Amino acid sequence: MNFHVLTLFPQMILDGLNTSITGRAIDKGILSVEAVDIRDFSTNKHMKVDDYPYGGGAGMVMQAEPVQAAYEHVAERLSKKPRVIYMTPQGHTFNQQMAHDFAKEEDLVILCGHYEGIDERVLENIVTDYVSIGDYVLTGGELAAMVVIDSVSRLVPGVLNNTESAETESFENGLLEYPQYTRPVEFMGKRVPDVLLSGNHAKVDAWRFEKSLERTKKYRPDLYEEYMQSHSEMHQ
Ligand code: 6GU
Repeated sequence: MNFHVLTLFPQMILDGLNTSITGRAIDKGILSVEAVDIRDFSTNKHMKVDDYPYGGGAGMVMQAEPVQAAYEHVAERLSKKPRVIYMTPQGHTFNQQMAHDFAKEEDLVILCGHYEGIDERVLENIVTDYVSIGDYVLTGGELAAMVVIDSVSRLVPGVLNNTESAETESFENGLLEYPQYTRPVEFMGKRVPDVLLSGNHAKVDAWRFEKSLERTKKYRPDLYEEYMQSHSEMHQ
């Protein structure tokens, strides 16, 4: 899968993703991340990419032209029109379902804004999906883009070593994950729950499911209600 990120801070994207699991997948050729510097497409002699907002107000707005040109630099090399995700707090809140949906694409273009946003006209031209990562404000879309790329990447076959681990995680079954333990069996007076040492897989699974329900009810009552709803309908 190929990610093409349109950004004013390409190094931030490359530094963030060339490490750890995504970095290994890039080295293996399973993923590629191209960071396209929007400033390279400025037509201004000072390489300016922003200007004052029409109608007045605080801050600067990214101009349409360099964004359109950066997009075309990517799109003209692809065999079909790509999906273009614009990272914005005004978008739909990102979730695991959207990660699965994006993971089906061979190429994904991700547009990162800065300042007070991007001229609406280029957004109308190129953007297919408006995506936020939550109800808080960031200084720019780059960290949000990295969040999306990370979560989509781990769904691409071959990126994770253990094929199982993509499926047993929180959210994949609509519940939060159960607690995990490793050696030593006692740490600062706290013992690992006996059931996990029992070797009885059915009992371990039952205990983990119980803990998942407990946690979800406590920390994400919204998810818990949804889970209970859908699972009661299934047995009617
Ligand atoms: Cl996608 N971008 C920015 N700038 N801020 C955000 C966001 C995105 N999602 C939440 N806050």
